[in-house]
Amino acid sequence: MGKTIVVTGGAGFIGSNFVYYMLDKHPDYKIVCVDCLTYAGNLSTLKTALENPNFRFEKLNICDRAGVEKLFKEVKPDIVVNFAAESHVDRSIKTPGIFVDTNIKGTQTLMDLCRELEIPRFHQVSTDEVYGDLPLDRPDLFFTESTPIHASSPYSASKAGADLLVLAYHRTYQLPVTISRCSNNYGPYHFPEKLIPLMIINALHDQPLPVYGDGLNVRDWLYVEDHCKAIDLIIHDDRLGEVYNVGGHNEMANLDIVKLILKKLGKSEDLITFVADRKGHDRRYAIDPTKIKQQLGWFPETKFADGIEKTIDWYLSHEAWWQEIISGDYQNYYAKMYGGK
Ligand code: TDX
Repeated sequence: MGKTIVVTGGAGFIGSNFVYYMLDKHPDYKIVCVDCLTYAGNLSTLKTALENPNFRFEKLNICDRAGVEKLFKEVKPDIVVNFAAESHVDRSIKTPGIFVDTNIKGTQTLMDLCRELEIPRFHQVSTDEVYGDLPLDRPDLFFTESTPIHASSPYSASKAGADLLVLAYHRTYQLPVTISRCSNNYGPYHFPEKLIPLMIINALHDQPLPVYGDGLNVRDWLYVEDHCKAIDLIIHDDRLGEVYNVGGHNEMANLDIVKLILKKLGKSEDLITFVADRKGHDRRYAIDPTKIKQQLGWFPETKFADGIEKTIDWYLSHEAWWQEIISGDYQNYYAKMYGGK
């Protein structure tokens, strides 16, 4: 029988990709999206989903206990998947408070309701940033699920706080939970404040490409659809209280990504501009995905060379989507964030 899945943060980057993935993969499921449409949530992202009778959208903040309770009582979800989060590290350095509210208190609100209403499953979408960073000169080191939590930024600390709370709810109340900690995602609907879309859009406008510090920081990039597939496998497996690292063994230095984008767009490397480094900038992230491979048979299908090509093509063919974003409040954000660098 078809399940009902509540997807919080479903108007954001990874959440919306998950909505589309699930509607396609499970045509008998009902997908209910909860999103309060902050700057990073965009209803035009869900335009096609909104035409699907199995999809429902509710504009709601996950911290709004009464609102979420009413919705949960009405739709009776089988699974709640929590993507809702403030996710941009640079913003967390300027305004940490909202990260604590949404990422920690919001998660707690959802779990309290799952407990009270006996919702059979809660899945928390987390990040590899909870493990802190790895040194560049130790390529043999990777994050495993037992790597100690060691967050660097207010963003990653808030995600780490939420993870600890999720595991505590499992141990204390036997709440049926799982957690996935994924490496950097890329693909369609990635908000233009993040590295890859920002560089694509600036390059298209022949604007400077602001590379933080020496540009040698390493991230482990995963095509967003592969992340969606991992979550789909986790939430359909019976093992509870488990944490899964999700990553594609695809480490790249920021500077190499930026050069690749310029090459693909036929633009000059003269656009690269080194700017002041991010405060507390994590050096390297690298995931060991052995557990999810062995237990659930997950593997990343999209090679970076293909994924980045698809992503650049997507931005070229969806200019209206990102133009609408960068023509609004984003301009003030950009001036504030990059003006002094
Ligand atoms: O203008 C920029 N210049 C630059 O050099 C920006 C926006 C970023 N960078 C660097 C900083 C990072 O080393 O690029 C790298 C990637 O930066 P982001 O896209 O901001 O991602 P990151 O900080 O790695 O965090 C991302 O991955 C983990 C997501 O934003 C998080 O939400 C996720 O948990």
